[in-house]
Amino acid sequence: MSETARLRWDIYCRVVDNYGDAGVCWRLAADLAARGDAVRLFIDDPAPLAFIAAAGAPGVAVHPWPGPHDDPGEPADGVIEAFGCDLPQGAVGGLLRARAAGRTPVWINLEYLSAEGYVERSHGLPSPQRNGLTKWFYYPGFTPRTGGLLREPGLMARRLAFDRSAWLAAQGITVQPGERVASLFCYRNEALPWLLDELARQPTLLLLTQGLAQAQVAQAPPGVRLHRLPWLSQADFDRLLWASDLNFVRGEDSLVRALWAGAPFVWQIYPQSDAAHESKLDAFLQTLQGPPALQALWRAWNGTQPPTRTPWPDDAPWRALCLAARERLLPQTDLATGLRRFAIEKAAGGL
Ligand code: TRH
Repeated sequence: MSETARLRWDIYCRVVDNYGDAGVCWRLAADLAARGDAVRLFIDDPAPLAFIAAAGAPGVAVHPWPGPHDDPGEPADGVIEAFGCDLPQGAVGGLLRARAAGRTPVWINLEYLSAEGYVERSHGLPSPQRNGLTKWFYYPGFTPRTGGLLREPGLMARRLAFDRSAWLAAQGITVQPGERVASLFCYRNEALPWLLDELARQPTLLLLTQGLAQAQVAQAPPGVRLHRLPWLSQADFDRLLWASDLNFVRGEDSLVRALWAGAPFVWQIYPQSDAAHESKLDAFLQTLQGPPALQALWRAWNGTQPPTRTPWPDDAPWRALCLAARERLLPQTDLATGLRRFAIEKAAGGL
């Protein structure tokens, strides 16, 4: 099979919480389909897709999660279980039947994104199963020895051609002269009152995304004007990040999109009870090569150190730092390209 082959994919997604599981799986499905592949997305809770991608995408068929006795049919060339969600019985049965018939669908566990060192060590490793099949680990990441990041062909061209004023006007958003535009997408965050005071030092229009940002910010100090956004499609969520001078993002997918947006951003990491998120945050700060002032701000926003008296980072060097990180990441093979190559290579190896 060559790289230009049209592949078939099955993506299995269980929504644990929030929108990242559905968001990442949808982006991947749409990206593969836009390259000519055919994708079946099996998802146990399609509700987030109603705003993420109400219009769907050509080449992507959305299916309910198969029940214990359901047979999802012949497996595709690449079968992806997202974030170790465990394939339904019927899908495993299909893989066994395919192997018995001499086909070699490639079973891939697409893992969570992290900048930590284990990612390079674990990316691409086989995980032999007791039923004789092999599952492969595929780790997204920030270095060439990882599975890369989702970045659709043409994304940067669209970013470059983006008409900020027209988009803001179409959303009914008016920016006053001299006002900074900031977007806020966050989890529960005790540092919010502190952040609003910091933002108020400069006239700021704060665009609040649906959900926890709007639920937590009822009012703001003088200097900060609030605007409540509706649920945006994923494409418009990207445009929100492109239109803003400063982005607060969270989780996994919006972090990557903030990187491609190229504006200064602050990341709230998905909090884990065992504090595993702290080393994950540190690893990403190293990738970003953030100076101490930026590190202090990010740690204060993530509650891993108290809000600090460190001065707010200057805009110009902060922007330069984000653009430099983007420049370093752009030459990397993107996730969908990498996955296609991986599946073709493993299928050729005869599993
Ligand atoms: O919602 P999240 O916090 O998702 C998280 C993370 O993925 C985390 O790593 C994972 O463990 C947990 O889910 C289960 O943040 P994330 O990853 O940025 O996903 C949000 C998605 O929602 C993203 O694709 C953008 C999309 N979105 C819209 O399309 N429109 C909107 O209006 C908003 C607010 C978000």
